[in-house]
Formats: sequence, C-alpha cells, structure tokens
Amino acid sequence: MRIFNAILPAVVMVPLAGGIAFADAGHGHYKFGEPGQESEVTRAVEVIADDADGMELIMDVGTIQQGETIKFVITNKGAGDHEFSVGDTASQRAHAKLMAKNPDMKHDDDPSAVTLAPGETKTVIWKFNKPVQGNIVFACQMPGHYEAGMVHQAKLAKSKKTG
Ligand SMILES: [Cu+2]
Repeated sequence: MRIFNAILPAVVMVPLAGGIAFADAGHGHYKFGEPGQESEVTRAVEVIADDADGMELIMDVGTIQQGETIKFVITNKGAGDHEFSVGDTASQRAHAKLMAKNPDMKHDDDPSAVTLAPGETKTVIWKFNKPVQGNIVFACQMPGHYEAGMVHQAKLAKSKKTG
C-alpha cells in the first residue's frame, strides 16, 4: 500500500505535463504583425466579449492602416470565460485546431491573445506592420465560440506611398 501511494501521483502528472508542452506549439512569430509597445500606441479600441444574447465580440476598429499600433482593452461581460486573439485568416484557423485539441489552453506566453474570466479586463497591444492575406481577424477560440459568432474582421489598408 505504501508503494502504491508513492507511485500514483507520478502517474497523474504525466498527462498534465504533456498538455503544457503542447500549448507552446504554434506560437513565436507572427505573419500579421508583432507585439506593440505602449509608447507606440496610435489609438485605443474598446472590446466587449459577451454571451448574454448570443456570442459576440463587440468592437468598432474600422479599417486598420498598415503601420498602426492599436491598444485593445478587452472586458469580458459574459457569464463564461472568453478570449480575444489577434490574427489573420490562416492563423485563426491554426489557432482553432490547437484549441480543439487542447480546450483549456491559456495564452500566458502569447502576446497576441488573452483569456478572460467573467468580469476581467485585459489589454493587447498589437503593431499591424505587415501585409496580410485577406483580413485581420479577431476571435474567441474557446471551442464553439467562433462558430457561434465571436469573430470580428477588419480590413488592413496598405500604407500609402505617393501615387
Ligand atoms: Cu468566447
């Protein structure tokens, strides 16, 4: 009985360690811009995640000019956890696949995404300095939420050179 008690905790730890290692996959570099600094912020955009009347990301970012650094201030007014992530079509598709396999994935090591408990407010500062294929896509990738409407797309306008 003594031996059994000693072994059991080690066995329980194995799946947990596997999940943490997996959560790191796919992060690191970004095709749709880069993390911004507070000193570079050109405007702030308020975002509300809500689930009272269907899943929604309520925000009015308009067209994003390439080169802008935007500070997103996100509040979860819903009853459940939500997330806010910046991406493009391809990255959000990849993110959705990761979340489907690992629904409890948090984003502590990823500056392009935050997870919010009900009532929480968090900030993401993003520099849109790269051209993208299609639109910039903001989404909550908690399983099922994107499909239920927690997504917002914005056009990225190329930086204007004369002519
Ligand atoms: Cu959500």
